[in-house]
Amino acid sequence: MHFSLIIFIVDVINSRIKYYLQKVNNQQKTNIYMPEQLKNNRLIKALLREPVDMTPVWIMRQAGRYLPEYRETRKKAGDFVTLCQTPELACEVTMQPLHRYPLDAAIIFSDILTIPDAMGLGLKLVESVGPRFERSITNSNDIKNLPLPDPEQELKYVMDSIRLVRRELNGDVPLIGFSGSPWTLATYMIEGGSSREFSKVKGMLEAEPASLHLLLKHLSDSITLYLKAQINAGAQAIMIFDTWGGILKTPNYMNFSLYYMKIICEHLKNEHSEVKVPVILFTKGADKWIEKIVEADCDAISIDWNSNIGQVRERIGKRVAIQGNMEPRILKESEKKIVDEVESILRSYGSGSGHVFNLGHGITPDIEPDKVGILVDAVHNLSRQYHKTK
Ligand code: 1CP
Repeated sequence: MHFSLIIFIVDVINSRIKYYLQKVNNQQKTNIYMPEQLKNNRLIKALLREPVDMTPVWIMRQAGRYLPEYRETRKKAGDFVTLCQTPELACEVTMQPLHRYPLDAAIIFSDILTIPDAMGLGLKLVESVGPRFERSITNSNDIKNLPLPDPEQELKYVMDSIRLVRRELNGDVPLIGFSGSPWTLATYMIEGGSSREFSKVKGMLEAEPASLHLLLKHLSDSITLYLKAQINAGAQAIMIFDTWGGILKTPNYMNFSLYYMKIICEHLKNEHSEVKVPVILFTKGADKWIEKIVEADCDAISIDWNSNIGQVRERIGKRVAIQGNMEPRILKESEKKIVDEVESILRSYGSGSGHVFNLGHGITPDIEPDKVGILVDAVHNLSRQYHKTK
């Protein structure tokens, strides 16, 4: 009797210990990404449409050629690809805009063309031409021979950059990871680099749609692996750039671009269901397709300046958050014009959460750095009135 009582007590203690160990373990697992752990969690909250004190702001291509310190580090690296592939330097340029401005997010310094490069196409950035590949995709044999890169091998430099930046940020603001969309990556792989006409990729779409689908499926698999690895390395939000979706006719956009982005969103949602890593979809020139895009399992859409943000909000209701949408060109104007434009976008969106302020596309190299400071301060100062709780 005495003995069985001791066994019972030991069992109870054991099960309590097990319970607490499990609790700590679960906390450690989820705490890595929980917004509560961030000193500034405005971005994550706004992406999830939760209340914030002011509208969060970050700038597409915030680390880039408009900053003299970026141009310095790029010179030190020698060339753009080396800069991307050297985690210490990629970390340095990721942090540069955050040292200047009170931005609400960092975005990892990398490029959408890292995946095609890891597939063996050989990326180079040619001065005043843009990105070029040594090899391009011309037929279905090229596609069948493409490898599926292991993100922790061929793309390990991106994961190492993310791990370094997370350490450097020390929980100050969230870190955004990203990828190009399958369609946008396919355009570069088939054209062999930047393009104006997109004649080769459009030619393949008409003449060999099955081959193009094979490539898009392969890219979707690769992007899913890549983004999951970025999340595991420490990315706290994800953005998918579909820069060239807007060149397609409506049925082709649905079948060749949006369809594959939807699949990626579904995979990301399933895998990381215990932690919320919001996903932002950006198709440039997508105003007419917005109702369709929000049907993907994304948390936010990024819109360019051809959309009216207030009308977009009305069209989509409470389904997702909206990021955007100042025209980058406005940053060349006077301080007053910049502040007026910020005010007009904030007013158009209206009261309540669910807005992340950004440009409608990347900042251009000809912008004076001080103008970015004016923009960020204006967003923070003027947006408070739209977040007052009654
Ligand atoms: O130093 C230099 O000359 C390089 C210029 C540059 C930079 C700063 C390139 C070459 N890529 C980048 C970084 C980059 N690219 C980031 C960094 C993170 C940030 O601060 O935002 C991101 C998110 C990208 C994404 C990217 N690369 C996109 C999608 C977004 C967009 O702007 O539409 C695209 C289309 C690219 C391809 C690419 N890489 C570089 C250039 C100049 C381009 C565009 C070429 C073209 O117009 O086709």
